[in-house]
Amino acid sequence: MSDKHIAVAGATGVVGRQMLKVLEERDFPIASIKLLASERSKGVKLPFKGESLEVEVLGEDSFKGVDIALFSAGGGTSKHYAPHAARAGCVVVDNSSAWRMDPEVPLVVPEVNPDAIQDHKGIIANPNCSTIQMVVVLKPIHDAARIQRVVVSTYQAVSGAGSAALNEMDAQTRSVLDGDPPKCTIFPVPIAFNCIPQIPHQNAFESNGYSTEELKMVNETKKIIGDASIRVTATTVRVPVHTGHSESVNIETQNKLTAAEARALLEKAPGVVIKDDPEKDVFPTALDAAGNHDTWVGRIREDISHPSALDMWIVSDNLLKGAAWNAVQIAELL
Ligand code: 25A
Ligand code: L14
Repeated sequence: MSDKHIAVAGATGVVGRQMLKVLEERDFPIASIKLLASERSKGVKLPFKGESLEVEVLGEDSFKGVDIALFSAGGGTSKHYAPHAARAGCVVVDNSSAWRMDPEVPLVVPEVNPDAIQDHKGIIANPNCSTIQMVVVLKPIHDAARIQRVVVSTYQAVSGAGSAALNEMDAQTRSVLDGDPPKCTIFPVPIAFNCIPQIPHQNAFESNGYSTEELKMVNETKKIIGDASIRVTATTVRVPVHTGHSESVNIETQNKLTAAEARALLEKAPGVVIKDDPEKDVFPTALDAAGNHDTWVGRIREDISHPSALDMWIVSDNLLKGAAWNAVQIAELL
């Protein structure tokens, strides 16, 4: 394989920075790398492989000679620039929600549906972070016992809302501890010492009462697993955690799986690590997941209210498996 010319659009964001880190760690075969962001970041320097690279302003002409472009600059930016990149002959791996449900665009989690990338027409979508970590676990269960319905509640980290949101949580935490009123500019109510059942933090709710984040989990799960008959309902909640999304997941299957059978399946599942020993108070938390590529599973048990259902707790780094690592895995497949 020859070395690739790479571009990262949105390189200065929380996800873009992780993309650079993962490309470096994986020693991705790079002939050249271009860092792109908005006018705001023009001239900003970011470290890569011992060098300091200057950020350029993203434009329609940024992609001449680029083989693969990793995008994480928001939906509007992807909608506009990804087609320009594809027309220039570049393959876009897009982390935004802009293209995910487009029937022409593969939506890929390499452990689940790697073959889907072959159908790309220049754009491949990286799924929503909460969905990625859930489907990595659902897929082997579906293959073994046919999933009929999933009920999930999420506990999502603040880094999913970007660096300004992280700064707001830290400042609010300090204010509260100092006895001062917390200031809200990003979140509608304080996130420090609180839980907020609204993601994203603005214009979240559709007319059916669901948030757009919840509907992403519903729709993207069906597309990635390739089975529209799986019924999914979700409640997505922001919690005062820096990095690492956690999920409580109830899975009803057509054929009964015991907890031991599910554990045995997941022990063999790629990208999954089981941390589960109730006798020793062992279970995974966001702090276990933060900084590594795996999806962690614990609290695996049979649902006592149903003849063939399981409950479990699924945790992963939302910026890595939920975004940058999944995108680089797709680039590696390419
Ligand atoms: O629309 P969507 O799909 O819902 O996505 C909305 C936003 O969600 C984030 C991502 O924001 C995206 O913009 N996101 C998407 N998927 C995510 C996921 N899975 C996700 N977050 C978590 N998990 P973001 O904060 O990660 O980064 C935004 C990047 O996009 C660049 N950008 C914005 N508009 C652009 C554009 N680039 C080109 N053209 C445009 N029109 C944006 O660049 C950023 O790189 P910027 O120049 O506006 O940079 C913002 C400045 O913010 C500071 N900063 C950012 N991160 C950090 C930071 N400072 C310190 N530490 C950081 N980690 C810098 O000063 C930077 O210059
Ligand atoms: O669709 O935790 O990828 O705010 C990524 C960040 C959805 C929201 C996406 C978060 C967004 C998510």
